[in-house]
Amino acid sequence: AFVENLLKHPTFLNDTYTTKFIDTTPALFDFKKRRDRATKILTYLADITVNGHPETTGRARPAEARAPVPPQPRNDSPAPGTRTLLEEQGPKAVADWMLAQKKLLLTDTTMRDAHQSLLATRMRSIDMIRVTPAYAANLPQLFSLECWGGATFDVAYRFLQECPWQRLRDIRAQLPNVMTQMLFRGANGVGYTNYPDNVVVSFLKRAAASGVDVFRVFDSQNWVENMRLSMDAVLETGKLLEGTICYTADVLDPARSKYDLKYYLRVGRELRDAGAHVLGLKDMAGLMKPAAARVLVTALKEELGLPVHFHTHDTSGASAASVIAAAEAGVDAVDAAMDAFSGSTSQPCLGSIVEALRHTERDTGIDMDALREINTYWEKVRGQYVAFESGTTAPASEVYLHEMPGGQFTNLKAQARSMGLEDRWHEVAKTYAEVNQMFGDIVKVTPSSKVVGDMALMMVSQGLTRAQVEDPAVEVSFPDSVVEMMKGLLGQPEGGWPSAIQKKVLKGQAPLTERPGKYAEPVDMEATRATLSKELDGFRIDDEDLNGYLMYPKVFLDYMGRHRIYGPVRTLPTHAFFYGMEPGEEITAEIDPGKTLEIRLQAVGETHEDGDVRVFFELNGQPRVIRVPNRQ
Ligand code: BTN
Ligand code: 3PY
Ligand code: ZN
Repeated sequence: AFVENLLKHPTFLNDTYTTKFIDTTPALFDFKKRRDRATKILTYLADITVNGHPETTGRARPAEARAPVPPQPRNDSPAPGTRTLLEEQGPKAVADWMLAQKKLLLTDTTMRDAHQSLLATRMRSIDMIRVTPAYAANLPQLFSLECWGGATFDVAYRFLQECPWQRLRDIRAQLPNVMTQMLFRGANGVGYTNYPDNVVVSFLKRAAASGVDVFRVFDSQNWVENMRLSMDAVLETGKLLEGTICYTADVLDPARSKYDLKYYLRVGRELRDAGAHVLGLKDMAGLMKPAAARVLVTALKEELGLPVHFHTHDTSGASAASVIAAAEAGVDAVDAAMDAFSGSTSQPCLGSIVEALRHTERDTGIDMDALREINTYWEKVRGQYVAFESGTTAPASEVYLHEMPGGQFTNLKAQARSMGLEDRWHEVAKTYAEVNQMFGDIVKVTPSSKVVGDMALMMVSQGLTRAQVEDPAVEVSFPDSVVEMMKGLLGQPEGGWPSAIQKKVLKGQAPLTERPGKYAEPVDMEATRATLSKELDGFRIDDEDLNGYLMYPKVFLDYMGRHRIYGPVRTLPTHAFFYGMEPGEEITAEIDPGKTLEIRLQAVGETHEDGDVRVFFELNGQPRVIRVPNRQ
């Protein structure tokens, strides 16, 4: 969306960088729009080629530079799927259809949770969009593609220099028949804190309009009070509402009776009564053992009469057993990831679940040939992101001790590494478990999991024990996120916060007991749009931009600033985006439908006295020289 705005802007053609570039091809002046965007992309490529990408420097490098080729769609008109039903008959019909199926329905999480949990959320849109037509044509039996929300929203702007909304629209455009799915953190939106009610509602409406079909809505304390607003907003869009319980502890463990069967059934009833079409059962840390899955799924199905959609992670290595147990207990849908993006902190393996259930009552009907072809593509995609691999190579039964969500595990490990605590990872994990107990044994999922992680890292790095933190005589400077949470800004946990630690953290401030959104001033949308537009020299801010800004003001503005310099870099192949180009290498970038740039790197010059390097390209056959500073 921003690209269009940029092009309409009168000062666009005078961007400062153009003073630096030597134009040897006057003919291109006839195509200013193209020339300028092309120059921006060349500037980016030149910069990365000379200076490297800050995120991949010093990390493992892919063995293969060529872009993976997706499989061919097997037909031109994809067979009707779940989206067809949603569009024609609405969300209630989809829920009824789910209940009527014998087969186990499958959500593919490869485009969202899988790379969030394995590669720090770094998968770029182009790698998703290129394979989407093959999904539509060859795997129309899938229940949904989870491809949006969670951490992908801010990572797209922040680290990938691309617009998350455009990703959604592009996937949507290639997937007419199967539902898209997003993860939404209720009052915390796709962020880490609570947002004013009208920001939350506005975001959901925009997401529905831009292409989300299934909204998995959860709250980081399973506090339904804090979810109603989001749930009502989704209901109003006419899309499918998956009201979601987060699973923690062990439903069969008498020592963790706070989270017993009664607890889950009560939250499930509250979600049903709040209008959920489907009950999401979200095991974000992969703690649900097979026996627990059997008991919980059976009871929830019987009690609620809603379809149940089970989500888990394979951190323990045992999640497939839980999925099969859930299937046998009658779960309607489960999440899984394509083989190459499955296992470990990601979802269980989709293909193996399909095979495990073949010739049984829950046979999924998925075409394994089609699946294998698509997986071959994903294997190659994963290879492009080796720089973001966490190094986890084996299952970890330690997950039952620390209970970290799959999406947090690798991030926290990286954070620990950056603080010099890499060798003390098991200590961090143990401390994480102690912090959980100190906070009253809470649900740990974004954002509450981040708070527990912040506290654990702080304790390990400062050498503080739980007893010291709890001792009123020991002065402790708590992380801001802990103060916010104890204030009630992330909602209320089951049974409330333990009062002694809450008092110590709040130092006399009174905590909220009601949902934070109730007190947050609504944002004046149009005034914000106008101010933002002014700040960006008069760019027209559309609803996507506005909603992105409201979630992440600084991240959005930084993205816009870089966009102005580098242009639509989302169209670059992933290898070129992260590593630049080699002399003699040729790539293509489709900057508009049908408008393709053919880029060849000829040579990289010497560094001049002024510190600049000349980088020699051929752009659609015409020589071009770009000057960039050598920051090495
Ligand atoms: C980021 O990771 O900060 C976003 C990607 C774009 C950053 C660009 S890449 C070329 C230039 N070199 C840097 O160190 N930053 C910018
Ligand atoms: C997220 O909120 O991003 C999650 O994946 C939580 O499990
Ligand atoms: Zn997950």
